Amino acid sequence: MDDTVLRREAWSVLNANRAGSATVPAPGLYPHQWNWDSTFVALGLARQDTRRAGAELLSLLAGQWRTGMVPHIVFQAARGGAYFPGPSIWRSQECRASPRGVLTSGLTQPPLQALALWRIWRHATDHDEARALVRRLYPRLVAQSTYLATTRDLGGGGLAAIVHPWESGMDDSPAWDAPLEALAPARPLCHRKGGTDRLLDGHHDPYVWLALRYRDSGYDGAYLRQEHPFAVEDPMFNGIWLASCQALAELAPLAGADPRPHRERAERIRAGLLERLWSGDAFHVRDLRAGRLGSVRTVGCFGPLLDPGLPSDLVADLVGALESPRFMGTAGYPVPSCEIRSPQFDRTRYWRGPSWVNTNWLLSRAAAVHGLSGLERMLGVCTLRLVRQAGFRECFDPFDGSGRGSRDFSWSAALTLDLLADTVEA
Ligand code: 2M8
Repeated sequence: MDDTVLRREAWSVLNANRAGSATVPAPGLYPHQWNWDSTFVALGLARQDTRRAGAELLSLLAGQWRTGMVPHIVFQAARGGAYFPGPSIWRSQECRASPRGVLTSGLTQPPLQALALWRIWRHATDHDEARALVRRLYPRLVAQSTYLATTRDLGGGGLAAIVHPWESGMDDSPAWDAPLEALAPARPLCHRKGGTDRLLDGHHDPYVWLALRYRDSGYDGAYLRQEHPFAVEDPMFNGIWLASCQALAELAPLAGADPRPHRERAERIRAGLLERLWSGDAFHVRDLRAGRLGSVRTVGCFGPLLDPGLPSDLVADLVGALESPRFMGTAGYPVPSCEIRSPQFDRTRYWRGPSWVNTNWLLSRAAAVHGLSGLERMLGVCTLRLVRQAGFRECFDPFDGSGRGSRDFSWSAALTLDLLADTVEA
């Protein structure tokens, strides 16, 4: 399929998945607005349609809580009930910190928004419009970053903790197996997804059980600190946050603000990553409740590569592992979401093996940040090969490239547009 046809098909997916000013991930399976999905759409469109990219962020941030937290789902009123767990499980309207008139979940997702806003600004042709967008969103993104640095620094070392696997975006990743197994009251009856199967018994599922515990605390920060049984420092979530702090530092002058606090925060996150999550030759998740590092290597362990200030010997170790047979080297269609030789690797199961367009795109950005143009290009070419052959699927088999999960998936389409722009420019 040539580039023109691929581009046209990507646009038709994005237009079909539009719901007002938001783009839903896939109308059948995910009919609401998801945090990082929407932001990947904004990132993918930053060079294509700055107005739509900006509208995507504005619509997501309409769901922001007064604490600064940006929820992982903003429910689209017209589509209520089609997704579990829906608004009746989250009951956000009962919490005073939630926005009036918008129903949301009570969790967050990786804080990519400032990075997206920076990219929108850099590529904008109408600078007055883009400056107005920056001025409008900047204070909200500062509030989000402050929320992470305060309420979510559960380990006290400058990193944000996730309090549910859904907050990582990599829901069923083997990185969460050990912390979830420690949740005695709620033994897993099933994994939420293995190909197409959906939740069997919501209230016994540890994912739902954890969400209900947090909800029943009134989404309380002190409860998270003292009692909540799942608290994990994730290298991808924090790598993305660091990149967004650097983006905020770039955006601050446009909003008439001081960039230094954002640079200082980025340095603190870097120090936290190095002191708390680096061991041997890799980053790992830290389970704050068990007080130990996870052992399995997943695609999330490469998140800190998004930091341009990462020491060069660590960059070399990470790139060596990424290009080795453990990840890219033996997969025909990289990057697998879990190390191939790990016992937990499963090419068919969501976030436990398949390759994803969004993580490939993040790693291609990370390669660009470190001037690794060969790796950047390789990731772009491999990703375009996946969508050309299998369509804009949710994820892909890393060995044969066949598509898995939803069809016509928004971030796969939006990020394809961005990757095509690179190949045209190259
Ligand atoms: C998946 O997560 C949702 C819960 O948030 C689910 O499984 O129902 C993940 O792939 C996540 O990364 C993504 O944001 C979401 C919507 O595409 O689906």
